[in-house]
Amino acid sequence: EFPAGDEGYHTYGELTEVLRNTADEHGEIVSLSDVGSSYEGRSLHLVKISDNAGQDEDEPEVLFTCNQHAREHLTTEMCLRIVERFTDEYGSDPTVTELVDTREIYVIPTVNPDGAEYDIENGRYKGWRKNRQGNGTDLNRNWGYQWGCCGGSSGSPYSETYRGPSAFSAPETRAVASFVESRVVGGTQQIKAHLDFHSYSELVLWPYGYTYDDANDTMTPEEARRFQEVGERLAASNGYTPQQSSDLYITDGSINDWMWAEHDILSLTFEMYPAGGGGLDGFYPPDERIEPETQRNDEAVEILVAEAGNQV
Ligand code: 0X9
Ligand code: CA
Ligand code: CA
Ligand code: CA
Ligand code: ZN
Repeated sequence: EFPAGDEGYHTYGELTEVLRNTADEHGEIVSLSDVGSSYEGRSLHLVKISDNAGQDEDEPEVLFTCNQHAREHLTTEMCLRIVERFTDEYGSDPTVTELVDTREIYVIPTVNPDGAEYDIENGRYKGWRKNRQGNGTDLNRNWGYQWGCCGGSSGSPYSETYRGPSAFSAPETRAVASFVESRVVGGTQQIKAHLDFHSYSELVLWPYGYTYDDANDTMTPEEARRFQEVGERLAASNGYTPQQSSDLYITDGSINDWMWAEHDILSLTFEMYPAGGGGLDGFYPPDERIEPETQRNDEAVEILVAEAGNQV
């Protein structure tokens, strides 16, 4: 469980219950399933929010993923807020209503439930980042595009950025990737935009992470400009700092690079509160910060959901 005073965060069990209740209360616009299971067998919950959620309609699809990194618990609360907001405000908030009616919104609130539960075992934070397979794989180094290419991950199982023995060796990344692959319908990827939440540093990051180049054979200068334009628009809404991912540091095998290179999905990362300075403590803001720091991204989430419908 979470340490005393931080009960505002949701354990995996509490998260599961909230999602089930939300699906029960909003059956017309919510469909709850999973993309598969974690290494230890926990369901990787998938929430779909749209009018006629039970049907695959011809609407632009958008994906939110949270908690690839175990200790980044604030991100799970972010995905939960997206679910609650797009359901509770449906029919009253005009923007939410319009977006739910014209998009298919997918949310995976925790990609790494095993790691997250391990991180709070016995009511003490452990600073755990990876999944729970062996000594742990860094899920955001395990994606299958330019996996292990460029010094942006480690081949040592004890490293915090261990990439795993092969691309998609982690059941969690394999499951999310298979879901994304399943959204290719009639040869067209239905998911048009994706946001992966991390903490911390208050950044908006776009691909590529594996190279310092802005554009190359898999990203035209126009496409690179679109990433920057959208990234800057998102950052203007929440006060984060926008930059290309590799300007932070080189990562290989990250989720954004795969989403763009393999599926042409406009895929970005947010690094949430705090801005810096906290060391390990930065991963554990008091639960009083959940409300303001997730609300801070409401407009950015709307911008991205809307952007999924912009033909390019
Ligand atoms: O290193 C990471 O995986 C992310 N930072 S964190 O402190 N949350 O671990 C940044 C990933 C950004 N890289 C790409 N988007 N390619
Ligand atoms: Ca508290
Ligand atoms: Ca619909
Ligand atoms: Ca569809
Ligand atoms: Zn992270």
